Amino acid sequence: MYPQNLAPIPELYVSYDSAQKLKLEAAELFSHDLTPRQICDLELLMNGGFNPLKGFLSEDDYNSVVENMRLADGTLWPMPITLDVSEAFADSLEIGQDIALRDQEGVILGTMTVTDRWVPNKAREAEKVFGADEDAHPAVNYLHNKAGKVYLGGPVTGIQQPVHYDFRGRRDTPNELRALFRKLGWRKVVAFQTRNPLHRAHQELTFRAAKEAQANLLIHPVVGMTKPGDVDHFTRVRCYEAVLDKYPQSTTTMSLLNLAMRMAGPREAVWHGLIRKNHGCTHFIVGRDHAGPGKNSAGEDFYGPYDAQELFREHEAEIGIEMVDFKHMVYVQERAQYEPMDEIADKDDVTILNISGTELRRRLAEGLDIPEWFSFPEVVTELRKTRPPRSQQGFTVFFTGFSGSGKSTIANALMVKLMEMGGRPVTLLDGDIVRKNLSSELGFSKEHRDLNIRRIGYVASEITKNGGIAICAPIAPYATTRRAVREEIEQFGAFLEVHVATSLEECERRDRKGLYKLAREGKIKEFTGISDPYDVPETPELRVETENVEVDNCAHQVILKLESLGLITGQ
Ligand code: PPS
Repeated sequence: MYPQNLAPIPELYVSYDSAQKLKLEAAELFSHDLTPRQICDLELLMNGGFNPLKGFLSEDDYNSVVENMRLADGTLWPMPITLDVSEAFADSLEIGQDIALRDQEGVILGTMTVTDRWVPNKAREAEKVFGADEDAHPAVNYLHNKAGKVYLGGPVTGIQQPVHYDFRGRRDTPNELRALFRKLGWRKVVAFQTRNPLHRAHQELTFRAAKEAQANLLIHPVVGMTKPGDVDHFTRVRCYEAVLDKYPQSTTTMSLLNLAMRMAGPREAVWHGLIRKNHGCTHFIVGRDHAGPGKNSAGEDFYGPYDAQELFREHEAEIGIEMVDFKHMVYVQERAQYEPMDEIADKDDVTILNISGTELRRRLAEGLDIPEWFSFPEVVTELRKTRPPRSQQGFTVFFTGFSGSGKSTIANALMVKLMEMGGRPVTLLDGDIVRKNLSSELGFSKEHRDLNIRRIGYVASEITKNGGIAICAPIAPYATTRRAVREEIEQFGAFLEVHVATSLEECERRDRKGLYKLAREGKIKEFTGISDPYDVPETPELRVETENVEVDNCAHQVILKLESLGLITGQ
């Protein structure tokens, strides 16, 4: 075991009095409005969770972390913690200038002295840190499609913690946890990192891990940002609270970690270990495919199942925390208990039961039984509340295609068919209607089109979240914007992209609104298909041809697709 050090860890906050003064001074500075991910990073920078970092990485540290997993001075640090900003903001700054870092409501959380400004090689970062430069990896997608073009680096001065209104009593800084362990006399602490609800197998394996290490247990779930599509943290925390009661008294505690995960597998495991060391833990459970991002575009896992454990083991002494192997626990029906798979000697004589994550999601989505041997009734009840069967969830149908392709007509027919079925409110966000009401000031530049689509996406995501059906029918010519909208909506429900694949020639031949003629004559500029691009969707959920096909039939194809996905039930 590596020695436990519960002495207070350095934080980046100034004293209360200095913070009050600095806050007033900072109001005069240039401001950067932090993104949700940057707020998570800043919180852990300021409270020592990312110790020994003293701010957002400088260019030298960044290059060294990307290439060698180490800061420029050789200290192990696997993850680039960078402040990405727009070119315009970066250009407005001088090196050496202080900037205010504000949360999304404008509250100043800290300041940063800008010592470095550079344009990173994002493709290189993707390859080295995440192992592949492809958008199927959520962090690579973030890097290329969400993060600003320029990185700023420099030391941070902390003024105040980000404000959290939820589960306040369950959130602890590294120093608060260290103090708690000192107070309780917990000399050995096994940390369990998770972004998923806990079921009986997890309870069993974490309890065993703690027992084997003769240690106490810290359930340390991530509530910052996890993989898109995960169960929201409110639901998860209610589930964890129910599971906490199942451990023997005084052996286990739970604290919430406001980390923004990157799903970087092996590097992420090492990072998680360092963060837990900072929180006063001595042991850390690393599982199969730890922090794995799912499949790449070829349908394969990004990392090998034990890559994370291997990289962790290689650096264990330097991290200073002992790795505990995550045992694959399965339920043995005859003995009515969970056992580690590799310790079952009589495998051929007993019935081994297991439910995968995918199978669990299917059962929840379809409202099927979830057996008591698998999970705790309180957990299942919570999950059912947030994940009603698909046929009761909200969803979005997003039509895309050229002007005059028939999007609006099919969308209208679909709306009427869904209203006839009843059950959920249906809202049509047609291109023209939106441009009249929501986006009347916008034109057709790339910037304006993106803004228009993002507005539609935002409204559709709210509708989906609240259990309604949103039907969108804009041109939406840019694949990256459509993808961003998909991601926003998929947090709350299904997103069905329907490409109305009428050819440009046919749209022009129909020329319902006479716009193509004007576009050809140059009287309308930036006209999609004529003088402006259209990215044909590569893998839409559905592609409908409209030439020689009735509108009713096109709408019916969408209905059939919705049925096959379980989003509407057959009549
Ligand atoms: S976008 O790109 O998604 O923001 O476009 P959208 O909001 O769907 O608006 C498209 C409708 O605006 C009319 N129109 C143009 N379309 C494309 N390019 C240019 N320059 C343009 N100027 C006006 C056109 O009637 C589109 O309507 P639909 O219903 O698609 O035919």
